Amino acid sequence: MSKPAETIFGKIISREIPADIVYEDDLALAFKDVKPQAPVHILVIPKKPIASLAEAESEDCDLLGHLLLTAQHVAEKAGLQANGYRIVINTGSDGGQTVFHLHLHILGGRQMAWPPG
Ligand code: DGP
Repeated sequence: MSKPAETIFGKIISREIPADIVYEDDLALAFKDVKPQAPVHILVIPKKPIASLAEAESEDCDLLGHLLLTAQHVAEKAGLQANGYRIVINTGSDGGQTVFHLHLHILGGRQMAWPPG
């Protein structure tokens, strides 16, 4: 399979462009969204450049689990444990994805609506 094109998130991983990074380990990075949609809006991304959830493969199983547990950890660190939060993975154009490097949105600090827009 061909290597996915580098995105703005790839440049954040390599520190070519700045971001407000709140967590990092060998596999994942978490940073504040530049256009927050809630009082807390943090993105969790894998360092591996997977374009979207639709591109993930069975070999990514452990990594996907790690991203969810990273989101749990980051949400707790951001003070969201008591009242809860929402995790969103926009996938493809109908899903509203604009950056084609897999990312989990952590949204919190206000009541979320359902259905989402
Ligand atoms: P999505 O629509 O699910 O692909 O979300 C992409 C998010 O990425 C969107 O909420 C805005 C955020 N974003 C885009 N460019 C940057 C950037 O350069 N820095 C940061 N911190 N966030 C960005």
